Amino acid sequence: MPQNVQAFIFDLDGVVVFTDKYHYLGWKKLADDQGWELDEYLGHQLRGVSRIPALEIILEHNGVELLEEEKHRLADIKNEYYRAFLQDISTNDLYPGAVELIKAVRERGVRTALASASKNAGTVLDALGLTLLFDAVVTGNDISRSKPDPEVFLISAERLGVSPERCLVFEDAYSGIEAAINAGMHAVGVGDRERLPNAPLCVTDYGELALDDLIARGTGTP
Ligand code: B16
Ligand code: MG
Repeated sequence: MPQNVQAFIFDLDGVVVFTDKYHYLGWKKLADDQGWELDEYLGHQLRGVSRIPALEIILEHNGVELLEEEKHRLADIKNEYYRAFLQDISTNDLYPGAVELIKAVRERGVRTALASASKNAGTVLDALGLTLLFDAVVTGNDISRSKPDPEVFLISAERLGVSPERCLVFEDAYSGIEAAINAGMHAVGVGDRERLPNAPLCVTDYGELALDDLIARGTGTP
């Protein structure tokens, strides 16, 4: 069967590891400190969004304006809260079937990349021994533009040496699916369809993916 897809690109938080929960709890703790409103609905809009732009979404929702310096100070506090959660991270936090999926595509000759907006992605990969599952790792330290900008996925494709239309992205964020589409790539949404109306295909259980079909055909025209 022809392989139209030559690379699978995985987002980290909410796709490989349930660290999305800890990002939300970090922001929630900061919001509670400051007396700001932050519910799970707003929390979903922060998925995939880089640190300062995520804070700006919370500020706008609460009608708060801050100087740049203060934004950075508060974003640093959220990061400390998030990193405190990471201290207890274990294989219990892995998305079920994610590691098996990555190994299965590698066995089929498909290249793999990790593409995360998070500057903490390396810490998570090291803590769980995941780094060697990927031919390329691109994190928040390598990019200057937040999703939905396609930068993180285009750098991944370049490092893999695979053209964008032959890449397939797994993403849990609305902004991440937008970024994959903006990169001209195939995209699979990880999570409920109502949260990811822009995803060409949605899954919650990786075991249900028809892997050979996905490699042969992707998710339609990228
Ligand atoms: P940090 P992903 C994203 O990671 C998270 O979804 C998002 O919640 C977070 O704000 C962003 O990374 C930046 O993370 O503050 O650790 O640099 O989903 O792209 O793997
Ligand atoms: Mg994510």
